Amino acid sequence: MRFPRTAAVVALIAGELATSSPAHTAVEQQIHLTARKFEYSPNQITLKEGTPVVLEIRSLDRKHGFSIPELGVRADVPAGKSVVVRFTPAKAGTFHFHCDVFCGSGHEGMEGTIVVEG
Ligand SMILES: [Cu+2]
Repeated sequence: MRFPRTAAVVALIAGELATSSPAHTAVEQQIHLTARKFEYSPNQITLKEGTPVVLEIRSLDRKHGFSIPELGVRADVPAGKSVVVRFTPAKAGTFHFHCDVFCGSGHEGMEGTIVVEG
C-alpha cells in the first residue's frame, strides 16, 4: 500500500529578498505531480489560500487530464510530457481532483484531494 505523500514546497523567489517589501513578498507554492494509469502521486496536496501555485504535472505514460472542478482548474497532460498549471486558491477547504481524459479501465479511480488551508 502506498502512503499518500504531501508535497507542498513553499519557495521564496530569491529576487524578492533584495526588495524586502512585505507587501510584495512573492511566495509561490511549487508542487510536482506525476500522473500514470491510474494514479497521481502524490494524491494528497496541501496548499495555502491566496498563495500562487505552480503545479507541474508529468505523465509517465499516456495522455491524462487534471481537473479541480471546484477551483476552476484543468489541464491536459500530454503523453510522456509535463505541463505547468498556475492558479491561486481563492478559498479554503477540501477539494477533489481527478483525471478527466479517459485513460483505461481504472480511469474512474484516478483522483486525489487538495486541502487548501486558510
Ligand atoms: Cu484518466
